[in-house]
Amino acid sequence: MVPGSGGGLTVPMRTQVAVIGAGPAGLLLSHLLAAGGVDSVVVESRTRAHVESRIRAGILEHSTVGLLRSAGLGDRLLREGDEHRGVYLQWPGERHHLDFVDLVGRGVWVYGQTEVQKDLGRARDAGGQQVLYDVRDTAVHDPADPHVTFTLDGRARRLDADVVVGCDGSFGPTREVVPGNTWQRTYPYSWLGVLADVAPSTDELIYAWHPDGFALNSMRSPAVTRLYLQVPAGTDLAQWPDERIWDALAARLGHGQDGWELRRGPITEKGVLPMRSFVRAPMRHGRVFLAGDAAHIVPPTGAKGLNLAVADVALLAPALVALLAEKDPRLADEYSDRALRRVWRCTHFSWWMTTMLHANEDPFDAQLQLSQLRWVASSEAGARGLAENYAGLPIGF
Ligand code: RFL
Ligand code: PHB
Repeated sequence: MVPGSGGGLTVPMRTQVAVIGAGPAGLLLSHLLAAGGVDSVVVESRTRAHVESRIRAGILEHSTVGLLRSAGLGDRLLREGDEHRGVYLQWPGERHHLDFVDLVGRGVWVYGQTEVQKDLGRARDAGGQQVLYDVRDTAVHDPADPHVTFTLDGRARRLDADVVVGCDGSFGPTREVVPGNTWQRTYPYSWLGVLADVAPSTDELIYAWHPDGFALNSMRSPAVTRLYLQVPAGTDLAQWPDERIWDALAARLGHGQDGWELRRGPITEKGVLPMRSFVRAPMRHGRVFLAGDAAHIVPPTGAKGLNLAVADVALLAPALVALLAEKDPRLADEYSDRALRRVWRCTHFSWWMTTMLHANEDPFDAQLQLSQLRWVASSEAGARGLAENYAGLPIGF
């Protein structure tokens, strides 16, 4: 990358791959490209501190952990993350453990997206790939011979690149220059998520069906609990003081049932997360590619969003190395179709988990949900289907 000499209004630069967005998809892509000898520059509209403190996903699939480890990003994850064998599924009066390791031979890891983000940031500090934070007015131009424009420190910049990759999440600008079809579904509910300074009340995650609405008991560390409640779409947080949140969690998660207790503690963060399924295809136009949330959104019930972003990048990085370092376009040409195969599998699984677990006021649906839950919890075939999808399919599926 050769920065321009400056002085003019537009400061030109050049790189092999311009990456838009320094979320997990963008930073991991830049890291893997550097390992393959390909130069990249990442441009990010938020500050580094903001990006590293956003509370989001918390579950890593087996193959995500394998990829992070093989990329040299697994040390802290293995030290501080928590390996889980499975999850609990529950409904009033019953709680069942699904043991993914017994069912499909692999479990999952609890390790917050904030931590993955910090690990990627530190690896970048050591490796030297350039990330430009706090940019404004990012725009992608001319997919056949692309360049990116943006403003940094009040100066207009132009970044010329052989390839541009949009890792700019659900509202980024790159998708606008990638024409294609869109499939989407919005759900009539959201999740109210809280982080609390209290030891988790459970050893593994509890997914709870309840007539008042779904609840999820997750965690981040031995001292920090992550909890979610189904709330109507458009819910105003002001209607949910902490006491109301804890009472709803206690009722839905079965506090007092068979001696189980929900521990309460100070809530340090809360937010409302809308639920949406969205797929854009193809994930490429000319020399512009999409990866992660820029191309697809899943409702969080299956814990797939972050894992899908990592899986896209695991396909795209070697494809771009082959394209740019070896002038071999085959993997790049296959990227969209191969990525979309997994995207649709995870889109279906996330939709299935969501519709099985969220209350919707229809008593017929409620009976179908309970019947499905009983089948999943009691039939090895049912349990194995959930386990295979939740613990994650191999990269390249
Ligand atoms: P990210 O993480 O959204 O990163 C995209 C990055 O692009 C930047 N960006 C721009 N940069 C430059 N110029 C522009 N014009 C730009 N516009 C945007 C953004 O600032 C950002 O840094 O996408 P990525 O890398 O694809 O990673 C995907 C995951 O982050 C996502 O799938 C999951 O976190 C989804 N998700 C959750 N998943 C769960 O499994 N459990 C959760 O609890 C959970 N919570 C969440 C979430 C996603 C959220 N978003 C995206 C609305 C909570 C939220 C709020
Ligand atoms: C989380 O811990 O944030 C989490 C866990 C499982 C999910 C969604 C979110 O399905």
